[in-house]
Amino acid sequence: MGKNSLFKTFVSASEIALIFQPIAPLLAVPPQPSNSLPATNNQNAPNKAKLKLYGAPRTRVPIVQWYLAELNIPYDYISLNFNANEQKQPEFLAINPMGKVPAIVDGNLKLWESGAILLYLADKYNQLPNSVEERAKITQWVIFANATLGPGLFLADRREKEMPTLLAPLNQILQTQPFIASNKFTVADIAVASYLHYAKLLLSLDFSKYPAVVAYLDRVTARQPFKDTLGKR
Ligand SMILES: N[C@@H](CCC(=O)N[C@@H](CS)C(=O)NCC(=O)O)C(=O)O
Repeated sequence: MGKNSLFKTFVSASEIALIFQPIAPLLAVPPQPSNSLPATNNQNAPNKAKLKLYGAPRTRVPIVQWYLAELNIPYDYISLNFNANEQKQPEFLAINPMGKVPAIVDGNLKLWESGAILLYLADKYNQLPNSVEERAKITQWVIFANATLGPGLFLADRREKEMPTLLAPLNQILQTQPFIASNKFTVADIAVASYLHYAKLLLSLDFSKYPAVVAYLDRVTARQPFKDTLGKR
């Protein structure tokens, strides 16, 4: 199993190597404007240091890149060399003491954990609902994606039991609404759809018993910001 691979506890390095391509090529492509999230006009923010995103090839960093592209936020990408153990060097440990990516530096803020980064970006760029209850539901789904759905699908010993447990209710929810938290595409969809997409791709999971989930994945992966980032292979 690859020492430095994404989901190294989940799947073998060869499976990952087949699926993940280095993300460097896509970094040359500036994030594209979103087709339906409220405009943030961040390309034109004057005199502000650009957000820095730390990543590495074959990691889950494209989840964050997808959302940055949805929000049209320009950023500098710093690709760490895991083979040289750059993620464990003092320079990066000063940003994330856990030595893991993704991590961002935005002004004085150093932030890591993909879910926390997604929620921060949603909050900063006014993408969260006004009501505390609705915001809590978005948080619920982002945490669900990282803490329940990801492990449930990727940990081999949990998958058989967890797949129906998780996908049947997701299917039911998605039969009645187009997106995971509401009728609108939100950061919750970035989190949940990313793991569904990775599971389909990396593990060749068959979701055909869950047609609303399949239709949902088709819907969100048709978005141009997805195609420009996570979907780029
Ligand atoms: N729960 C964390 C997981 C972070 C993580 O495990 N990152 C992996 C790449 S996907 C990593 O940086 N591994 C390097 C290492 O452990 O040395 C998140 O969602 O950000």
